[in-house]
Amino acid sequence: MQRTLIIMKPDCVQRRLTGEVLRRFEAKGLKIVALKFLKVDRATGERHYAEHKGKPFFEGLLSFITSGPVGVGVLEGNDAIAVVRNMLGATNGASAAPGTIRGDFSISKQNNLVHGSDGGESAEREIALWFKPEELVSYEIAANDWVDAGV
Ligand code: IDP
Ligand code: MG
Repeated sequence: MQRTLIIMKPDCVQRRLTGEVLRRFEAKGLKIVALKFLKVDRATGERHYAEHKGKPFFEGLLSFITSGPVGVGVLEGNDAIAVVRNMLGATNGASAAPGTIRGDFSISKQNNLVHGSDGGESAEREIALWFKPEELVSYEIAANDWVDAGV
């Protein structure tokens, strides 16, 4: 089982797509293990997007991510990191494949609705940045074998 961090970005909240996004992840078979709703402060935004510091879009990205509330969560499931990335689609919504979240709802490079961790190390780092260990809830989904038997 893998865990991955998602952020439903300010455009996702403003466009009232958080329910649609969570619906897709849940329907896929991912389990929500943490979830919160907050306004991102600049320092946390900078730490989250540290790898992009110095890039031309960094300042715009920080203004965007701090511009309104976001939903932040941790999802768990078989191959969760790649599953979420595939469900998000390419970074640029204009070229993301139809059927993906970005492909279906975004036409922008920056305002692409949802963040998902891009690998094991970033997932670990990002989950620790956004959540205290005790905020990750341990529980079983009843009859989960119907979802992920034989993985
Ligand atoms: P990812 O979210 O698909 O992993 P990254 O390259 O890690 O994409 O970029 C992080 C975020 O920065 C993107 O999701 C998007 O919001 C924004 N971004 C990336 N490239 C550009 C760009 O060229 N212009 C404006 N914003 C960008
Ligand atoms: Mg990335």
